[in-house]
Amino acid sequence: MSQNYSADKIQVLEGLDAVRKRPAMYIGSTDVYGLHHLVYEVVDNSIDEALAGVCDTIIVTIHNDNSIEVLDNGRGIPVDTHPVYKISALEIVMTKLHAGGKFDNKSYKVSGGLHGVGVSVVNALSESLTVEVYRDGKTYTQSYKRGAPVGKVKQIGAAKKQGTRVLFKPDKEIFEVLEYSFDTLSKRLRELAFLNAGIKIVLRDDRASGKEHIFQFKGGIVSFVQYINEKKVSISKKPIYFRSQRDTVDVEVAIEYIDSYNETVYTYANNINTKEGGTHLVGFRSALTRVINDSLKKEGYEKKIPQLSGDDVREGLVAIISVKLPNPQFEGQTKMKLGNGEVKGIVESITNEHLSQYFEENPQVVRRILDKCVLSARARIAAKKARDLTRRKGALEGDSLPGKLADCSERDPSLCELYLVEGDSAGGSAKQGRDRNFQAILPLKGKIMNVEKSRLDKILSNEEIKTIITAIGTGIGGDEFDIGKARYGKIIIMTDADVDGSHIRTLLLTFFFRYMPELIRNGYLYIAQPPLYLIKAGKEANYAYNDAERDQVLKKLDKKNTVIQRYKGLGEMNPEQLWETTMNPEKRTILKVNMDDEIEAEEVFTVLMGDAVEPRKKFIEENARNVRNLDL
Ligand code: 0RA
Repeated sequence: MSQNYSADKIQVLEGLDAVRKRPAMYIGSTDVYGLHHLVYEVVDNSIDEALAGVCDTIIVTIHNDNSIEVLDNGRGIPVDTHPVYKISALEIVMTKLHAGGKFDNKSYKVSGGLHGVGVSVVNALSESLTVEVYRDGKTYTQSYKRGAPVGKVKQIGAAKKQGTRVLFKPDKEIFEVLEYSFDTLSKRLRELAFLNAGIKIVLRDDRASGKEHIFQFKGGIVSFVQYINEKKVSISKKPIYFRSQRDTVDVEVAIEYIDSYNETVYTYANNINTKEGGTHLVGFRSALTRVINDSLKKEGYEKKIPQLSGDDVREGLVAIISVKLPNPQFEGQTKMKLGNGEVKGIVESITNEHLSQYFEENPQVVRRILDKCVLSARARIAAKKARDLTRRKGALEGDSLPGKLADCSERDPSLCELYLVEGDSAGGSAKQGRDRNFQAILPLKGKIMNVEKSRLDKILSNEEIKTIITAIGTGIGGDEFDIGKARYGKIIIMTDADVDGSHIRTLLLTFFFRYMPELIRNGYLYIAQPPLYLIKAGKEANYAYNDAERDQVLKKLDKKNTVIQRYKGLGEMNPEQLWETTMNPEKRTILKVNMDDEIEAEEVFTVLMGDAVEPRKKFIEENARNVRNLDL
């Protein structure tokens, strides 16, 4: 017994050297993501206080020197002397890595960035940090350099308020970049405010911009769904919402059906966006399919369609699923998949119960949803026919590649590159200029279709799209897509540097975003960067990729006789030039397409490529100055 007792109480406390030696292990990376992660780590502690019901306001300030201040009105970090370690609890919290949750035995830490490592990690990775605690009517403070206390915890006066203030400056010895992005922080803080109803989160920029955002959503994830759907047409009037707790798992769901062909479901576990889904998503989907199929029978829709598939009931679905639980297990390639097995059944039964009840009470909404699902089922049947037909012809199978594809000889997909090239003439140059060992070329004729305005059946009957799907090899649409079958490790979009080229690029990006988002999430998709100028001085050829570079080159070549050619299309380059400037891995730059912000990408594509004209006009006017960067 006594053995058990002491084992319970002993916590493994480690110093911070380990963190400075291997920062990436604790915050993921030391690039711009890691830098921002520091802020999330501190804010998560404040969110925990809010979830405990003892904090309602968090104020984050980016100071002029890119130091960060996080102020909350929680209980304040405890300052009393720890009975075992004989130092202030505050110093332990700030200077020791504590394994297994907070040392004060608080039930569990609900939030916690992806790594959930605690504020001591932020301290370890800051060249300086000062913490102030307002507790029991007094103000306490301690400062640190690179995680080491500069002095003892001091009481420096009275305090009317309660809470914690952390001011830190990330260490330039650790981070590759030091500049904070207001927009990046703003997006994450907005998300946290949606996920934790009622908490007020303020973000201030004390640098030149002087911007301030204040987030507070009484409606929580219902407001989140409404925000996502702001520019869309709803068919369920207002979001369906329920929240329930079973065992130690808290489940919260908001659902709305809109007039669109896509599914937009964001899932969270302890405020972390589980982009790869997991057990909460599986449980939710299974309940949704079942409840809607039950209604199909009750409402006499079986004559129209005998049964709806999971894909049918997800068309036009927008939902937020947020679970909070002790000891979340994150799995998957990017550790963004919830693995806790018990969560599936819990989410499933809570969804079953609440959704059935809602459907019973709202028959009109049910019928609108069923009508939509039936349309989607019919389209899917038509799409399957189209797919089977093309499959019989071999058009979607990997073994019969499109004739236009000039494939490479390498067989290891991770080493292979596929260039999607605008136009036959550029395609020809690319075929001649490439390294055929590992580079494949697929020339595309004219504009590809706008997938935002069509259903899968129609999309699958489009020749250009079929060729792209076949060449890539993964299949398409819901459960048919398999990233493991990708035939290339890089897919590179190469279009002209003019308006048409940028339009084609947007159409391709829309296609990938809607139908192969895993390719983007896993970093397969790139955009080639052909030069804009050729500057010749005698026999010497110089290339410039933007106006600033052109001016630099001209300065360097001062006095020499120069001829400037502005490339309008890829076709103006001969194969050697195309290889040298755009395709040779040793010299080229290619831009990786990412969608860190899927919510924003979703909005961009809906507005740019969708049906509604007014929001598009407004969007283009608002973004006219950034128009070059519109494509993600
Ligand atoms: C350890 C224990 C408790 C709270 C905190 C740390 C805490 C940390 C941070 C960081 C920023 N704001 C914070 N607020 C609280 C539990 C407090 C208690 O039980 O009194």
